[in-house]
Amino acid sequence: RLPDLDKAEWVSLAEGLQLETRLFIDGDYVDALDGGRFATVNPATGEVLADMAEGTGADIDRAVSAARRAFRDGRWSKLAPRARMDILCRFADLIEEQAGMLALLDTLDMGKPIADMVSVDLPEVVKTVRFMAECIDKIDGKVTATEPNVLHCVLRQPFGVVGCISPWNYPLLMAVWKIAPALAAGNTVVLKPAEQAPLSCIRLAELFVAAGGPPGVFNVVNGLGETAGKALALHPDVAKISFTGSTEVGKLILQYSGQSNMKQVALECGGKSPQIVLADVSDLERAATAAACGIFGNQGEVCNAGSRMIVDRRIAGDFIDLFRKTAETSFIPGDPLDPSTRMGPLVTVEHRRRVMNYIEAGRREGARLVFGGDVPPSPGAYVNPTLFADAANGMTIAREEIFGPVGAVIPVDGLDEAIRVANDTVYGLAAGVWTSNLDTALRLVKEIEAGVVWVNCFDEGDMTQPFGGWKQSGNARDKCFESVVSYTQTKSAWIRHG
Ligand code: TXE
Repeated sequence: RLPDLDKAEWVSLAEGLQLETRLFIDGDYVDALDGGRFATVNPATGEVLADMAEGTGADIDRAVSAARRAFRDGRWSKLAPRARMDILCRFADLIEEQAGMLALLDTLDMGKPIADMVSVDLPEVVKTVRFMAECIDKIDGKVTATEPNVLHCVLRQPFGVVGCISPWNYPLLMAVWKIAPALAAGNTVVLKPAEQAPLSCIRLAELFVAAGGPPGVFNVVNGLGETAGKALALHPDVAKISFTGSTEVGKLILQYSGQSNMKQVALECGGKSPQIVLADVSDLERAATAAACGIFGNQGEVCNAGSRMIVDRRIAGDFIDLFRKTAETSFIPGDPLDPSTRMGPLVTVEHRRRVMNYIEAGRREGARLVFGGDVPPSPGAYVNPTLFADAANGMTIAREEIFGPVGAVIPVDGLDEAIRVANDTVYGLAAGVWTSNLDTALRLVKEIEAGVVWVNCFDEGDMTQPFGGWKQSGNARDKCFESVVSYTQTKSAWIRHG
């Protein structure tokens, strides 16, 4: 049911789009209390798309009050599970009906190819809402073994108001990974989307109400991180905060919790994921193709991007040749509204500057530039896909999250060194391993310090897969059933009778 249009049709749809720029609070569109506005820019052209209402602390306060009222009177949390489920299922249907419009908003706002929006982001958004809806009447507590004359039940109840702070790399999907389980569990929500891509999530809130969601249950306040985001994370009436973004800001969110009401904190932060390719890999071409997609997909703006390719020295040359072939045929920067484009611009020119600084650091510190390293001559925030070889794990390009289309091949001698290098990072989000030896694969699965390990594939999964990091990649687990459960808290009821 997702639209299959050509470039001219997408362009004409984009020209006719009505952009909504206000905040969504208590079931209605409203302007920011102080009338503030900020511009959102199309990174493919550099043109201003819209002047968005800029929410500040006062707007966050208004949204949290609405969400708290909605939680307290039970208009959502006290609905029968099936009734909540029906509304979320209708919400998923409406998202699907509006998929073309929603896909366009994210493509225009942050540069992601429309083909990715239609084939990945939107289907995943719909799947997430449906999966979380289906979880609603599967959340249960337990009765424990106790002494006679006591019934001890453990109940699972929602927290209250959940604050969600989302990033710009998958604007709709990352927001839905948070709001869908939070709402499914009976909480009310205030979402602060990333200021680089503020157009789409407000439409989600409108669709939730159109699906029968009561006003005040799902509110969206656009605004800047240091003002609106900080106010949400510091708010004393927010019971849990769920954040996806940089590790640096993730650490601030923990501090805000400590400085305010010790709200629960769920973090999904950065990564520096290894893709380990061992000499006994059965299909080197497949591994190299998957590795190229793992770092160049979504312009490399992916938290689990496989940015460190840890390759056995004996096959590194062949690996690089095959990798280059995929990069040169599949990842040519182009107009994101053209359905054949697989690589769009980076989110902003500021972000491109940051990525170019990393490329400069790679050169300076002695990695060998195999291809890329520059920007194409077109307008827009584009960077050519870039590969460094002969990198050392101590180099800046191997240690810091670049969040752009820049990969580094780190040659190693054998399995022990591969594991040591893979784990020598502050991050622990994901890893890929390529080997035909079962014992080696199992050892890697057990010894890699990451929340997800893919064997002979990369970046695959479904809704049952807990997605989240170890170490400084965070503590949240998105997608899976445990994610819905994580938006509830237990209550122990010790009932003496007889
Ligand atoms: O992230 P920020 P940015 C990484 C990636 C990227 C870098 C910077 O390496 O290059 O972070 O990107 C809100 N209090 N990731 O600057 O600042 C902000 O408004 C409360 C990885 O975009 O962390 C936005 O909504 N909120 C990542 C969200 O936090 C604050 C995805 C993320 O912004 C805040 C994005 C504050 N003080 C970036 N400051 C991933 N894990 O996928 C900012 N925000």
